[in-house]
Amino acid sequence: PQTIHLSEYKVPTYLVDTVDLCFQLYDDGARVHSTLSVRQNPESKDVSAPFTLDGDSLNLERVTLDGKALVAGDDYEETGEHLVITEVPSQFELTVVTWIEPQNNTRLEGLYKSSGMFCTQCEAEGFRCITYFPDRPDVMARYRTRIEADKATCPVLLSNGNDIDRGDLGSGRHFVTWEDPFPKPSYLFALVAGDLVEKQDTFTTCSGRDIDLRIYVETRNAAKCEHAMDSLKRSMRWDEEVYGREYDLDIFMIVAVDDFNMGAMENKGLNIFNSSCVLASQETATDLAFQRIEAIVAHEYFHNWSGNRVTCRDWFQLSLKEGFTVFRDSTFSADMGSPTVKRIEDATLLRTAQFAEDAGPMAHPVRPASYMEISNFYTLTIYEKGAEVVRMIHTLLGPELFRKGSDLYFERHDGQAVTTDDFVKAMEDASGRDLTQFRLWYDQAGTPLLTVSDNYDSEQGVYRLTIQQTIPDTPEQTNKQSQHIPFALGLLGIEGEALPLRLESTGDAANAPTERVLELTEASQTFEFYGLAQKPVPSLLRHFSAPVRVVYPWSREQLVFLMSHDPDGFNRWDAGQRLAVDVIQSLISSPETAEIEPRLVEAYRALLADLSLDQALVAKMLQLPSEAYLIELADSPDVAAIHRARERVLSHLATSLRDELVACYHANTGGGAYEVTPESIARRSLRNTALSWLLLINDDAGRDLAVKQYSDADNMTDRMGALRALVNSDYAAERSQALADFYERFQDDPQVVEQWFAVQASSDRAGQLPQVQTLLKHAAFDWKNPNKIRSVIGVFAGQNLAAFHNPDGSGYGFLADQVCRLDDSNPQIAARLVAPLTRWKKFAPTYSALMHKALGKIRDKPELSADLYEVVHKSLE
Ligand code: B3K
Ligand code: ZN
Repeated sequence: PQTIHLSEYKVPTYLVDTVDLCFQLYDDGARVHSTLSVRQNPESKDVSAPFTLDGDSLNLERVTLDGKALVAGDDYEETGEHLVITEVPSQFELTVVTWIEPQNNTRLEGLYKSSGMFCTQCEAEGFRCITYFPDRPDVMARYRTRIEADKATCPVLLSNGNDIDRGDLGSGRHFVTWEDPFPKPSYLFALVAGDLVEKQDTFTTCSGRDIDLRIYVETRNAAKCEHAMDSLKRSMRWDEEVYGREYDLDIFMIVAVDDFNMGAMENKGLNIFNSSCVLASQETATDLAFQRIEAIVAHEYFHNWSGNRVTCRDWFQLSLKEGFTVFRDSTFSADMGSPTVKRIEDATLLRTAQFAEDAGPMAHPVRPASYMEISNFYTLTIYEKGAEVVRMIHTLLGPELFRKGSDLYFERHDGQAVTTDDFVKAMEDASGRDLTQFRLWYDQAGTPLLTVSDNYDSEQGVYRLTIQQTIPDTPEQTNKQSQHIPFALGLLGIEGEALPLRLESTGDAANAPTERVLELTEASQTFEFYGLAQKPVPSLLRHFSAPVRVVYPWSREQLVFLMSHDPDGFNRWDAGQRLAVDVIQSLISSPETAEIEPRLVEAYRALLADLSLDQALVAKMLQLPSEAYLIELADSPDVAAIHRARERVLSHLATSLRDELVACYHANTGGGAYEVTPESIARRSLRNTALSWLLLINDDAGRDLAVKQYSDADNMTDRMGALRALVNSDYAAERSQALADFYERFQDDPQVVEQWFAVQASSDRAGQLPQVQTLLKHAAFDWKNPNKIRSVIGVFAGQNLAAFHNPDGSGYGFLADQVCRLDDSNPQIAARLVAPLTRWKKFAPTYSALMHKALGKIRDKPELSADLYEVVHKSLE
């Protein structure tokens, strides 16, 4: 495969104004007629160049130019990946007819079939699997789409825009024509044809227009759309209120499909969703799933402006739409629930998984400089770090100027395909701030490391804080420049009071703020805080104000103090995490230590006892740092040792706090009908945490509570909480019984069966390799369905770390085999699943040698896809 470089970007030679498509859908394939009106791009210097269109796996039947049939070899050439029309006038109409086989499309890119329904996925480069086209996002055209299909199997025919015509074709066939008035890139094209039912609703926009809202699902899922519909309406309102963005078409549709490579896709007016990201009912979806659905519905809806109306010039700019849209959806979720909890969740994902990516062989900047296969760049860096970069602009500018900047961006670039630099420029122009140095966040990969030291001058009453930043080397990038980092902090007095932060020796303490955002721009900077009578305790990087690592020599005493006194909820939680990490790490380095830090136990006891605290925050604070996070923090981690130490701390906490846990369990049981509010989610979370801990001490009281909760539950959060606790316990009989009952109950619901697979594959009790191999042979497992693959193989390798990193290497060999097998049917999924092996250099030598060997096995597979080739070769370099 070839490497594509940002530096080689050229404007398109030809532009397409309109696309007229006709799809004739049959059981054994589909014929696609595509008529393009094309003209030379006045901005291109390449005059009289041939017209080159992209294509992949197409059977070309006919090409005509301005009504005249073209001859293969003379007038055009078909290479493997292109159709080249040798000579074209400056303006012309080109018709291309292709034949494709959706029923045999296992890559799930382009047009394919999912449970009998036709559907599409065109981002990033799937449109070229449908017809020959200049398949790049800076070619924006107006689309008209006619779909012809069998009436009985495909009563519903959908595409982008508004339906303008429909009719009968005889012989049991019919057609519908759709027209999308907004120019769009080909990656936003969508088509759906199948036997679907619709849930309908209406949204009245701020200017008083009524929008027809529809969610299309298979009949059996008709009762599971309400939450997605409510989420959609909340998103539409929020985007009007917070960003001044009104919806622009008369109809907005969502379709749920079972076979989908990603979560969802923001096609103009016709979003296509993975069923697991749209369908929910109290009985079948956990609280986490409800929250995820709300966030993804919002994310795809928000793309209508940040992505569709203003789109990306090229795929190096992917974070322009993804980083900004993730920032938008995360602010939305914060507004709908608990902002502190949402921030904790985002920071956890970033620190656990994005930091790992940024330190690994596939590390890349938020705006990459090169790629081989763009599908490999839908990463945590592009999405989550990209969102953090936008959040930092928001922090630096403040909410008003940021809003002025986003208004200017949308106004200036509506209908255009632009770059991340255009986004930053709009923010600069609207605010008057210079973001030159800030732009390095887009170009430099790697997580900045901030090393903080301090001293207190008691005579002067001055506290000095020195912050040094370094940015680690990453593939192809060394000697990086200092970045512009917003660093929020506060200082606490001995009673826990928030101290005034005076940066000048003169001035009035009463007017000084108790929180400030320092702007770091140099390799080392010292800040002086005046008028302090005692040495304060610093509360650093509040709200996780930048995606960086902070090192400061906190004492355990300081951490316990911050855990109970910091006015910033995020940093309270963070102090608890740092304390727990410190305790676990010292057990790893000296496993013979008899005593486990009593202050950790007492801090948790205080959390469980204090009902005046925000219970949603308490629920988060009771979660010990994950194994994945502990691995991320370690140099040369020994996975088995980390697993043992963490388990030991968990069971020590559970044993020491048994009575408090039983009390917590009961205090959070009952409380009325099921609802999805932050308070009731927190109650269920606390109850289920308490339950899982009680089972760790082999407490029969815990077992009895779990068995009862499992069978009495009226919602999936509680049923799954009890099932998970049993699955991860030593009560083998109860575990098998609950698993069997669960499958029996829910076997007809694919999304629940996926949860059933995942709860086993993630468990070191129920998910050892032989058991996982048995799951792959289960009747409900399906090698063609990405969700099933992820819920067994992905969960085993990503969440069941002790089993996956079995020192005998069996987990690695297993993953390598599955990845090779999947590469032939679905390369995108194969390239994603291989990620855990790519981090081989990080691990202790015994592990890394075996991981390397497994990667080598994949490299030696004949006919590697471009997707897998890129990931495997870059990680072996
Ligand atoms: N834009 C899509 C991602 C499609 C990825 C295709 N390989 C989903 C989203 O971010 O909204
Ligand atoms: Zn997105």
